Amino acid sequence: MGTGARGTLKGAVATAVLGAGLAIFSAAPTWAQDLMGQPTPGGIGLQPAASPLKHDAHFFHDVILLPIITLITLLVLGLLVWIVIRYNKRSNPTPARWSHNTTIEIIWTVAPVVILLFISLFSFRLLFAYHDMPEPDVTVKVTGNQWNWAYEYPDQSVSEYISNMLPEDEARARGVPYRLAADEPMVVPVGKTVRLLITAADVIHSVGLPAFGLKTDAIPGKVNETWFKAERTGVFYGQCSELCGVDHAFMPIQINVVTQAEFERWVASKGGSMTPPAVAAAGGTAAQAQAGTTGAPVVGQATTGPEAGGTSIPTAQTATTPTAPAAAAQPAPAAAPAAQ
Ligand SMILES: [Cu+2]
Repeated sequence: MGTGARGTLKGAVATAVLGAGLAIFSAAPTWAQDLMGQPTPGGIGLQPAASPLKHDAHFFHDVILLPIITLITLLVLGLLVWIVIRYNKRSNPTPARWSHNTTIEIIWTVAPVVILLFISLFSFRLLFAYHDMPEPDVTVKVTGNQWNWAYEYPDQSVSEYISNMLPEDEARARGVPYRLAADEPMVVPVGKTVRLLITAADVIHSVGLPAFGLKTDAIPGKVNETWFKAERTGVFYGQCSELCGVDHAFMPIQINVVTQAEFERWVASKGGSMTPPAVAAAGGTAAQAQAGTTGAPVVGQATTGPEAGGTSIPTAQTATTPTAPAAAAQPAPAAAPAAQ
């Protein structure tokens, strides 16, 4: 190789290194501009929060966990460096012969326990936040299938429909992210508590929705419950997060968060109604009295199958609130004279 060629090679390497450096620098600002509701190319942080639970999860990760693990890593690294430098064969030719030191053993047992207890305070608070769902405004039954999702709105009588991944050409034509966009999205109103009742028809799937901080398994024969309250309108993407077979990667979840008026129009377009027929049909009959005693939505009674398990969940949950026992007890004597 001539000097000229070597010079060219050197120049190419220098350009490549400089280019890589610039790429890292130019990629850095994308952290601050993470895309809402979908992954950001080159992004390294958590997706921006669009629901209260995700804000809590951000706090737990950014303020509690990350500083603690950083301090622990630096401490361990410092100890390693100190021991390598101070106690190598040259610096310390005649090593001490003792083993065991009660004080240090107590410290390295107690300190991690204290750290874990500290973390658990915030961890349990977050777990309880996930468990303590506010009174839901909209309920969506989500069923995982090999390999698509089915959505149903029992309270609005929107019967189950299938949501498939948008084909590549169509996604490109619409300018939406391929493998995240769906042909029939889930539609929910903004600022409302949405309860998801999640199950599966064949194998275990999982509803993973990063912007809402959710990851809930969809298990055949079992109904799992979770919730979110979208803080802004827009399109939010999620994916199946449990290996469920050959097309696991091709069953995205698309959620369109819209205004209440748009939601009502969408429900109407799906042949549903904002006033559930079960309530309208019940009138002043036994169904209403039963709803008064249990606090469970009447529409739940009209549904079958996995929903039966679903309606038992809010009943149990309302029973845990302080006012529920009194409210549940009162209608009973009122209903008794009515029966006479
Ligand atoms: Cu799946």
